[in-house]
Amino acid sequence: MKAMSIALLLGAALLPGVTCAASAANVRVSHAWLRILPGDLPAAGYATLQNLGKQPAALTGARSTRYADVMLHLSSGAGGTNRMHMVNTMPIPAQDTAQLAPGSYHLMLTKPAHPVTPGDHVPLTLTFADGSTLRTTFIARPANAIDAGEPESPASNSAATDGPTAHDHTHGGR
Ligand SMILES: [Cu+2]
Repeated sequence: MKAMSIALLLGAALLPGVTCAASAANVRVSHAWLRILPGDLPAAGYATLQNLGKQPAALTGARSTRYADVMLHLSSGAGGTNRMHMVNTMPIPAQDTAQLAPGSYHLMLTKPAHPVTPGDHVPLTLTFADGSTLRTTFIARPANAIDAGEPESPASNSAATDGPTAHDHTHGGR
């Protein structure tokens, strides 16, 4: 009887270790930038996502306080055309890197609450297939930019530096 209770307690104590692999805790974001186009044209979001985990992760999109609508798109530029369609996920293989990049997967941001101009730091919360989220900052760049344009600042991966408890994917607050 007593031995059984101890076994149950041990089992319960071990459980949290099993659920420790939230994607957001394992993903590092760098070179995150937005291409800002004139007028009502949508902005495009690009970044490098590195998965340090031993399990594959999948980006499902992002939320932003600056844009009412953020979609995950995939361009298929075959034959010089620039077609794109919405996708549900971008896979990030285990211990590998995936890119949101021109001509490939990208975020498409529309309906800004107020105009975003080059130089702005735009907070985006990346969302993953397992429900975990990662707060990041994308630097706004002009239409003719080809990359983030400056050495990456550590601030662009703020959620991942929350400390050893960052794998707690229940944090919905800011
Ligand atoms: Cu697009």
